[in-house]
Amino acid sequence: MDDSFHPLVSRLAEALRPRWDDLPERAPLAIAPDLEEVRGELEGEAMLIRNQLLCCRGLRKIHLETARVGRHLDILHCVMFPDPCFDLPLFGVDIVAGRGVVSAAIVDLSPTDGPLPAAIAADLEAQARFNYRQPRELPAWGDIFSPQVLFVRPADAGEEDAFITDVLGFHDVLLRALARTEPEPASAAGSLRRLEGQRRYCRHQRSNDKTRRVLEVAFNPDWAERYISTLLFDDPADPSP
Ligand code: BLA
Repeated sequence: MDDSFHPLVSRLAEALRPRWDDLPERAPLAIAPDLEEVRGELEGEAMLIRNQLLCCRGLRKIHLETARVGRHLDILHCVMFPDPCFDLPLFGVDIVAGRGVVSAAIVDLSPTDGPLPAAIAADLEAQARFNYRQPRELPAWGDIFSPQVLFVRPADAGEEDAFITDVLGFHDVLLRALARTEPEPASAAGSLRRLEGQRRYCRHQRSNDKTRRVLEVAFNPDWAERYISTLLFDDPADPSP
């Protein structure tokens, strides 16, 4: 198989990666060797999952996954998990393209302790946002997302372009906030609440049956469970004393 994904997946991955080049204290994060690149075959169709993990000052885990799984299902999945000592939201984006058509495109800065910090909400509010023709409804577990979440089915190439611009807008709001945020001690009440908030976010994301189903069919239920609970949405560890 050629290793190219749906253009929206490849273009967004290529737009995100260089934005991480100059992050302070940027370092690779260890990843299980068999999960860095996963190749397989489903009903004669080649599958490919590529994972990249990084961390930096203020972000305990940056995860970018690009994948072709199932029957021509192309996925971009990216989550930036803050260090709970920093008063920052989670950045999350998911693109699902089946047979060349993007059915789901979602991006958010999701709070982990009450509403978004005011300066971040204001910066997000100030971003111009495209008026998409096909907004989508969130599932029940989606109460982890902020009121500003963008969840659409892009109607055409113009809307796909707009989605990239909007995702980078959300992303850059997070990086600006990161640059001006100083950490609190791990034992501070806010840090502990944000740790709990991240655990809740991960729990809700793990309950997305659509992600699980695709991985179960493409691989098997045990593999899907391991992938979801150790790589996609593992619980953040207790802070070291
Ligand atoms: C939906 N996610 C989906 C769907 C599939 C996947 C097949 C259904 C598509 C549709 O409703 O049109 C599959 N997503 C995957 C797979 C991976 C993945 C296999 O990331 C990884 C291997 N999901 C996330 C993140 C967010 C997210 C970070 O991983 C949000 C920031 C959201 N995905 C999300 C939502 C839906 C979705 C809200 C719609 C779920 C629904 O309508 O029930």
